[in-house]
Amino acid sequence: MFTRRAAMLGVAVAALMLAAPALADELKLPRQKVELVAPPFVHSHEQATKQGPKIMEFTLTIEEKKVVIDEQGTTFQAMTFNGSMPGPLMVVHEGDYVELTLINPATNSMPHNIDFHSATGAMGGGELTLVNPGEQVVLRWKATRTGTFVYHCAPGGPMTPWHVVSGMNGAVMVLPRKGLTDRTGKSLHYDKVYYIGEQDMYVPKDVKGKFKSYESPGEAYAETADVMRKLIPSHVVFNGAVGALTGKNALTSNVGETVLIVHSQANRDSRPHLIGGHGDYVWETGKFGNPPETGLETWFIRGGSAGAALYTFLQPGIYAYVTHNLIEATELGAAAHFKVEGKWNDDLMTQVKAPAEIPPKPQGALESATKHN
Ligand SMILES: [Cu+2]
Repeated sequence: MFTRRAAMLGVAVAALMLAAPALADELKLPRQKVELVAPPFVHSHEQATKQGPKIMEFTLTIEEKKVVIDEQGTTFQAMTFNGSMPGPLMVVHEGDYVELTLINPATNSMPHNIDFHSATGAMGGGELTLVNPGEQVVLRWKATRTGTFVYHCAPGGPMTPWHVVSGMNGAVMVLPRKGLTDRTGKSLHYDKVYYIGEQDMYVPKDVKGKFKSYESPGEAYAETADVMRKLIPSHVVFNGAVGALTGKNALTSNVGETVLIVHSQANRDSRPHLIGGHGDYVWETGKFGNPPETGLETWFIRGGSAGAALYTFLQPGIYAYVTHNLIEATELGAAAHFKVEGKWNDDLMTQVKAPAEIPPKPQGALESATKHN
Protein backbone atom coordinates (compact mmCIF):
# COMPACT_ATOMS: atom_id res chain seq x y z
CA MET A 1 0.00 0.00 0.00
CA PHE A 2 2.91 2.36 0.62
CA THR A 3 3.83 2.58 -3.06
CA ARG A 4 0.25 3.35 -3.97
CA ARG A 5 -0.04 5.83 -1.14
CA ALA A 6 3.18 7.56 -2.14
CA ALA A 7 1.85 7.85 -5.69
CA MET A 8 -1.41 9.27 -4.35
CA LEU A 9 0.40 11.77 -2.17
CA GLY A 10 2.52 12.82 -5.15
CA VAL A 11 -0.65 13.69 -7.03
CA ALA A 12 -2.01 15.47 -3.97
CA VAL A 13 1.11 17.60 -3.46
CA ALA A 14 1.18 18.56 -7.15
CA ALA A 15 -2.48 19.51 -6.94
CA LEU A 16 -1.91 21.63 -3.84
CA MET A 17 0.98 23.53 -5.44
CA LEU A 18 -1.33 24.60 -8.25
CA ALA A 19 -4.29 25.24 -5.99
CA ALA A 20 -5.64 28.64 -5.02
CA PRO A 21 -5.05 29.77 -1.39
CA ALA A 22 -7.24 28.12 1.22
CA LEU A 23 -10.21 30.45 1.00
CA ALA A 24 -11.97 29.20 4.11
CA ASP A 25 -9.08 30.44 6.27
CA GLU A 26 -8.81 33.75 4.41
CA LEU A 27 -12.49 34.38 4.84
CA LYS A 28 -12.17 33.81 8.60
CA LEU A 29 -15.48 32.01 8.65
CA PRO A 30 -17.01 30.97 11.94
CA ARG A 31 -16.46 27.36 12.90
CA GLN A 32 -19.06 24.96 14.23
CA LYS A 33 -18.19 21.59 15.71
CA VAL A 34 -20.86 18.97 15.08
CA GLU A 35 -21.33 15.92 17.30
CA LEU A 36 -22.48 13.17 14.97
CA VAL A 37 -25.13 10.66 16.05
CA ALA A 38 -25.63 7.09 14.88
CA PRO A 39 -28.30 6.43 12.23
CA PRO A 40 -31.28 6.29 11.91
CA PHE A 41 -30.99 9.52 13.94
CA VAL A 42 -29.51 12.74 12.64
CA HIS A 43 -27.65 15.49 14.52
CA SER A 44 -29.70 18.62 15.23
CA HIS A 45 -29.53 21.25 12.52
CA GLU A 46 -31.35 24.24 11.09
CA GLN A 47 -33.45 23.65 7.97
CA ALA A 48 -33.60 27.15 6.52
CA THR A 49 -30.79 29.34 7.90
CA LYS A 50 -30.25 33.09 8.10
CA GLN A 51 -26.61 32.60 9.12
CA GLY A 52 -23.76 32.96 6.69
CA PRO A 53 -21.48 30.12 5.57
CA LYS A 54 -19.43 28.34 8.23
CA ILE A 55 -16.70 25.77 8.51
CA MET A 56 -18.53 22.72 9.83
CA GLU A 57 -16.20 20.41 11.75
CA PHE A 58 -16.87 16.67 11.82
CA THR A 59 -14.85 13.72 13.08
CA LEU A 60 -15.20 10.17 11.83
CA THR A 61 -13.32 7.36 13.52
CA ILE A 62 -12.97 4.20 11.47
CA GLU A 63 -13.78 1.03 13.33
CA GLU A 64 -13.21 -2.50 12.07
CA LYS A 65 -15.30 -4.87 14.15
CA LYS A 66 -17.18 -8.15 14.13
CA VAL A 67 -20.96 -7.69 14.32
CA VAL A 68 -24.09 -9.87 14.22
CA ILE A 69 -26.32 -9.17 11.22
CA ASP A 70 -29.40 -11.37 11.62
CA GLU A 71 -31.57 -13.29 14.11
CA GLN A 72 -29.63 -16.50 13.37
CA GLY A 73 -26.48 -14.91 14.80
CA THR A 74 -24.60 -14.68 11.51
CA THR A 75 -21.40 -12.72 12.07
CA PHE A 76 -19.91 -10.14 9.76
CA GLN A 77 -16.48 -8.53 9.64
CA ALA A 78 -17.68 -4.95 9.44
CA MET A 79 -15.59 -1.93 8.50
CA THR A 80 -17.35 1.22 9.61
CA PHE A 81 -17.26 4.98 9.94
CA ASN A 82 -17.91 5.71 13.64
CA GLY A 83 -18.94 2.14 14.38
CA SER A 84 -22.31 2.17 12.59
CA MET A 85 -23.56 0.87 9.27
CA PRO A 86 -24.19 3.20 7.53
CA GLY A 87 -21.91 5.92 8.93
CA PRO A 88 -23.63 9.03 10.32
CA LEU A 89 -25.53 11.52 8.16
CA MET A 90 -23.72 14.88 8.08
CA VAL A 91 -25.92 17.92 7.50
CA VAL A 92 -24.61 21.28 6.25
CA HIS A 93 -25.89 24.12 4.07
CA GLU A 94 -24.91 25.14 0.58
CA GLY A 95 -21.79 27.32 0.76
CA ASP A 96 -20.58 25.83 4.05
CA TYR A 97 -17.23 24.08 4.24
CA VAL A 98 -17.07 20.53 5.57
CA GLU A 99 -13.90 19.97 7.57
CA LEU A 100 -13.52 16.32 8.37
CA THR A 101 -10.99 14.72 10.67
CA LEU A 102 -10.72 11.08 9.62
CA ILE A 103 -9.10 8.84 12.23
CA ASN A 104 -7.82 5.33 11.54
CA PRO A 105 -6.87 3.99 14.99
CA ALA A 106 -3.85 1.72 15.36
CA THR A 107 -6.21 -1.10 16.42
CA ASN A 108 -7.44 -1.36 12.81
CA SER A 109 -5.75 -3.61 10.27
CA MET A 110 -6.21 -1.75 7.01
CA PRO A 111 -5.72 1.58 5.23
CA HIS A 112 -8.96 3.51 4.60
CA ASN A 113 -10.05 6.81 3.11
CA ILE A 114 -13.25 8.69 2.19
CA ASP A 115 -14.77 9.67 -1.15
CA PHE A 116 -17.52 12.28 -0.77
CA HIS A 117 -19.87 12.33 -3.76
CA SER A 118 -20.81 15.83 -2.63
CA ALA A 119 -17.22 17.14 -2.94
CA THR A 120 -15.33 18.26 -6.03
CA GLY A 121 -11.88 17.01 -7.05
CA ALA A 122 -9.27 14.44 -5.98
CA MET A 123 -11.63 11.46 -6.14
CA GLY A 124 -14.10 13.20 -3.84
CA GLY A 125 -11.28 13.60 -1.34
CA GLY A 126 -10.28 9.94 -1.59
CA GLU A 127 -6.83 10.84 -2.93
CA LEU A 128 -6.15 13.14 0.03
CA THR A 129 -7.46 11.03 2.88
CA LEU A 130 -5.81 7.60 2.69
CA VAL A 131 -4.75 6.81 6.25
CA ASN A 132 -2.95 3.76 7.58
CA PRO A 133 -3.76 2.35 11.02
CA GLY A 134 -2.41 4.81 13.59
CA GLU A 135 -2.85 7.86 11.32
CA GLN A 136 -5.40 10.65 10.95
CA VAL A 137 -6.01 13.27 8.28
CA VAL A 138 -8.03 16.49 7.93
CA LEU A 139 -9.87 17.24 4.68
CA ARG A 140 -11.87 20.34 3.85
CA TRP A 141 -14.28 20.71 0.94
CA LYS A 142 -16.84 23.29 -0.04
CA ALA A 143 -20.48 22.27 -0.26
CA THR A 144 -21.32 23.81 -3.64
CA ARG A 145 -24.22 21.52 -4.57
CA THR A 146 -27.36 20.84 -2.60
CA GLY A 147 -28.84 17.41 -2.01
CA THR A 148 -28.26 14.08 -0.35
CA PHE A 149 -25.04 12.39 -1.39
CA VAL A 150 -23.26 9.15 -0.55
CA TYR A 151 -19.80 9.00 0.98
CA HIS A 152 -17.78 5.81 1.09
CA CYS A 153 -14.33 4.35 1.56
CA ALA A 154 -12.43 3.97 -1.72
CA PRO A 155 -8.91 2.66 -1.12
CA GLY A 156 -8.63 1.51 -4.74
CA GLY A 157 -9.04 -1.57 -6.95
CA PRO A 158 -11.01 -4.50 -5.54
CA MET A 159 -10.58 -3.05 -2.04
CA THR A 160 -13.16 -0.35 -2.85
CA PRO A 161 -16.30 -2.45 -3.40
CA TRP A 162 -15.29 -4.71 -0.54
CA HIS A 163 -14.89 -1.83 1.92
CA VAL A 164 -18.20 -0.35 0.73
CA VAL A 165 -20.21 -3.56 1.20
CA SER A 166 -18.38 -4.20 4.47
CA GLY A 167 -20.07 -1.09 5.88
CA MET A 168 -17.94 1.89 4.91
CA ASN A 169 -20.69 4.05 3.48
CA GLY A 170 -22.83 6.92 4.67
CA ALA A 171 -24.39 10.15 3.45
CA VAL A 172 -24.15 13.92 3.52
CA MET A 173 -27.15 16.26 3.23
CA VAL A 174 -26.41 19.71 1.86
CA LEU A 175 -29.52 21.81 2.44
CA PRO A 176 -30.31 24.93 0.42
CA ARG A 177 -29.81 27.95 2.71
CA LYS A 178 -33.51 28.73 2.41
CA GLY A 179 -34.41 25.12 3.23
CA LEU A 180 -36.40 22.68 1.13
CA THR A 181 -39.02 23.91 -1.32
CA ASP A 182 -41.65 22.43 -3.62
CA ARG A 183 -41.68 23.03 -7.36
CA THR A 184 -43.36 26.44 -6.92
CA GLY A 185 -40.77 27.60 -4.37
CA LYS A 186 -43.04 27.14 -1.34
CA SER A 187 -41.13 26.17 1.81
CA LEU A 188 -41.27 22.57 2.97
CA HIS A 189 -40.50 21.75 6.58
CA TYR A 190 -39.90 18.44 8.34
CA ASP A 191 -40.66 17.68 11.98
CA LYS A 192 -38.35 14.67 12.03
CA VAL A 193 -35.60 13.26 9.88
CA TYR A 194 -34.45 9.65 9.72
CA TYR A 195 -31.47 8.27 7.86
CA ILE A 196 -31.79 4.78 6.42
CA GLY A 197 -28.68 3.27 4.87
CA GLU A 198 -29.37 0.16 2.85
CA GLN A 199 -26.58 -2.31 2.38
CA ASP A 200 -26.06 -5.50 0.43
CA MET A 201 -23.86 -8.06 2.16
CA TYR A 202 -22.11 -11.13 0.79
CA VAL A 203 -21.45 -13.64 3.57
CA PRO A 204 -19.81 -16.88 2.39
CA LYS A 205 -21.32 -20.27 3.30
CA ASP A 206 -19.56 -23.50 4.25
CA VAL A 207 -20.15 -26.83 2.45
CA LYS A 208 -23.22 -27.47 4.63
CA GLY A 209 -24.75 -24.14 3.57
CA LYS A 210 -24.10 -22.47 6.94
CA PHE A 211 -22.81 -18.89 7.02
CA LYS A 212 -19.11 -18.76 7.82
CA SER A 213 -17.51 -16.71 10.56
CA TYR A 214 -14.07 -15.09 10.34
CA GLU A 215 -11.66 -13.62 12.84
CA SER A 216 -10.60 -10.54 10.85
CA PRO A 217 -11.60 -8.62 7.72
CA GLY A 218 -8.41 -9.83 6.05
CA GLU A 219 -9.33 -13.45 6.73
CA ALA A 220 -12.84 -12.88 5.31
CA TYR A 221 -11.68 -11.12 2.14
CA ALA A 222 -10.96 -13.89 -0.41
CA GLU A 223 -14.13 -15.93 0.15
CA THR A 224 -16.27 -12.79 0.48
CA ALA A 225 -14.92 -11.51 -2.84
CA ASP A 226 -15.91 -14.83 -4.46
CA VAL A 227 -19.51 -14.31 -3.29
CA MET A 228 -19.44 -10.63 -4.33
CA ARG A 229 -18.40 -11.53 -7.89
CA LYS A 230 -21.61 -13.56 -8.30
CA LEU A 231 -23.64 -10.42 -7.40
CA ILE A 232 -26.13 -12.35 -5.24
CA PRO A 233 -26.22 -10.83 -1.75
CA SER A 234 -26.77 -13.07 1.27
CA HIS A 235 -28.35 -10.12 3.13
CA VAL A 236 -29.85 -6.79 2.09
CA VAL A 237 -30.43 -4.79 5.25
CA PHE A 238 -31.32 -1.36 6.54
CA ASN A 239 -28.90 0.07 9.11
CA GLY A 240 -26.52 -2.80 9.49
CA ALA A 241 -28.62 -5.83 10.41
CA VAL A 242 -31.87 -7.63 9.76
CA GLY A 243 -34.38 -6.10 12.19
CA ALA A 244 -32.25 -3.04 13.03
CA LEU A 245 -35.30 -0.81 12.43
CA THR A 246 -38.25 -3.14 13.09
CA GLY A 247 -40.29 -4.17 16.14
CA LYS A 248 -38.90 -2.49 19.27
CA ASN A 249 -36.43 -0.63 17.04
CA ALA A 250 -39.23 0.88 14.93
CA LEU A 251 -38.96 4.50 13.86
CA THR A 252 -41.63 6.61 15.50
CA SER A 253 -43.93 9.38 14.39
CA ASN A 254 -47.37 10.89 15.01
CA VAL A 255 -50.33 11.58 12.79
CA GLY A 256 -49.85 15.05 11.32
CA GLU A 257 -46.06 14.93 11.62
CA THR A 258 -43.91 15.38 8.54
CA VAL A 259 -40.95 13.07 8.27
CA LEU A 260 -37.97 13.34 5.93
CA ILE A 261 -36.52 9.94 5.09
CA VAL A 262 -33.02 9.99 3.64
CA HIS A 263 -32.22 6.66 2.00
CA SER A 264 -28.78 5.75 0.68
CA GLN A 265 -27.45 2.75 -1.18
CA ALA A 266 -23.77 3.02 -2.00
CA ASN A 267 -23.51 -0.06 -4.21
CA ARG A 268 -26.79 -1.34 -5.59
CA ASP A 269 -30.21 -0.14 -6.79
CA SER A 270 -33.16 -0.01 -4.42
CA ARG A 271 -36.84 0.93 -4.58
CA PRO A 272 -38.19 2.26 -1.28
CA HIS A 273 -41.91 1.96 -0.60
CA LEU A 274 -43.88 2.93 2.50
CA ILE A 275 -46.67 0.34 2.77
CA GLY A 276 -49.91 2.22 3.40
CA GLY A 277 -48.30 5.61 2.84
CA HIS A 278 -46.71 7.65 0.09
CA GLY A 279 -43.90 9.98 -0.81
CA ASP A 280 -45.58 13.40 -0.69
CA TYR A 281 -42.44 15.07 -2.04
CA VAL A 282 -39.61 12.91 -3.30
CA TRP A 283 -36.18 13.95 -4.52
CA GLU A 284 -35.52 10.56 -6.02
CA THR A 285 -31.98 11.44 -7.03
CA GLY A 286 -31.65 13.40 -3.80
CA LYS A 287 -30.73 16.68 -5.48
CA PHE A 288 -32.70 19.62 -4.08
CA GLY A 289 -31.98 21.85 -7.09
CA ASN A 290 -34.45 19.72 -9.02
CA PRO A 291 -38.18 19.97 -8.27
CA PRO A 292 -39.43 17.12 -6.09
CA GLU A 293 -41.84 14.59 -7.53
CA THR A 294 -45.15 14.40 -5.70
CA GLY A 295 -47.49 11.68 -4.51
CA LEU A 296 -45.24 8.74 -5.29
CA GLU A 297 -45.97 5.10 -4.46
CA THR A 298 -42.40 3.81 -4.86
CA TRP A 299 -39.19 5.61 -5.68
CA PHE A 300 -35.89 4.53 -7.09
CA ILE A 301 -32.52 4.89 -5.40
CA ARG A 302 -29.73 4.37 -7.86
CA GLY A 303 -26.78 2.41 -6.48
CA GLY A 304 -24.21 5.02 -5.47
CA SER A 305 -26.73 7.68 -4.49
CA ALA A 306 -28.96 8.89 -1.70
CA GLY A 307 -32.55 10.12 -2.12
CA ALA A 308 -34.94 12.00 0.14
CA ALA A 309 -38.67 11.58 0.65
CA LEU A 310 -41.00 13.80 2.66
CA TYR A 311 -44.24 12.37 4.03
CA THR A 312 -46.89 13.60 6.45
CA PHE A 313 -48.45 10.65 8.28
CA LEU A 314 -52.26 10.69 8.10
CA GLN A 315 -53.20 7.46 9.88
CA PRO A 316 -51.90 5.70 13.01
CA GLY A 317 -50.50 2.17 12.85
CA ILE A 318 -47.42 0.19 12.01
CA TYR A 319 -46.13 0.96 8.55
CA ALA A 320 -43.50 -1.21 6.91
CA TYR A 321 -40.94 0.73 4.90
CA VAL A 322 -39.36 -1.72 2.48
CA THR A 323 -37.56 -2.08 -0.76
CA HIS A 324 -40.31 -3.12 -3.15
CA ASN A 325 -38.27 -5.98 -4.36
CA LEU A 326 -40.34 -7.83 -1.79
CA ILE A 327 -38.13 -10.89 -1.89
CA GLU A 328 -35.24 -8.77 -0.67
CA ALA A 329 -37.48 -7.12 1.90
CA THR A 330 -38.87 -10.33 3.40
CA GLU A 331 -36.15 -12.90 2.71
CA LEU A 332 -32.99 -10.78 2.91
CA GLY A 333 -33.91 -8.17 5.52
CA ALA A 334 -34.52 -4.84 3.74
CA ALA A 335 -37.42 -3.63 5.91
CA ALA A 336 -38.04 -1.02 8.58
CA HIS A 337 -41.12 -0.12 10.63
CA PHE A 338 -42.70 3.24 11.38
CA LYS A 339 -44.85 3.19 14.51
CA VAL A 340 -47.31 6.05 14.14
CA GLU A 341 -49.64 7.23 16.91
CA GLY A 342 -52.72 9.39 16.57
CA LYS A 343 -56.35 9.37 15.55
CA TRP A 344 -57.66 7.17 12.75
CA ASN A 345 -59.38 8.97 9.85
CA ASP A 346 -62.46 6.98 8.76
CA ASP A 347 -62.86 9.14 5.68
CA LEU A 348 -59.51 7.99 4.30
CA MET A 349 -60.20 4.33 5.11
CA THR A 350 -62.80 2.30 6.89
CA GLN A 351 -63.71 -1.36 7.07
CA VAL A 352 -67.26 -1.15 5.81
CA LYS A 353 -67.99 -4.78 6.73
CA ALA A 354 -65.78 -7.01 8.86
CA PRO A 355 -64.69 -10.35 7.38
CA ALA A 356 -67.58 -12.84 7.60
CA GLU A 357 -68.78 -15.92 5.84
CA ILE A 358 -69.76 -15.38 2.21
CA PRO A 359 -73.58 -15.21 2.23
CA PRO A 360 -75.47 -17.75 0.09
CA LYS A 361 -76.45 -16.43 -3.33
CA PRO A 362 -80.07 -15.20 -3.38
CA GLN A 363 -82.48 -17.35 -5.42
CA GLY A 364 -82.91 -16.11 -9.01
CA ALA A 365 -79.65 -14.08 -9.01
CA LEU A 366 -78.48 -15.59 -12.28
CA GLU A 367 -81.89 -14.97 -13.92
CA SER A 368 -81.94 -11.31 -12.88
CA ALA A 369 -78.34 -10.74 -14.07
CA THR A 370 -79.25 -12.14 -17.48
CA LYS A 371 -82.28 -9.85 -17.72
CA HIS A 372 -80.26 -6.72 -16.95
CA ASN A 373 -77.68 -7.55 -19.55
CU1 LIG B 1 -12.00 1.36 4.09
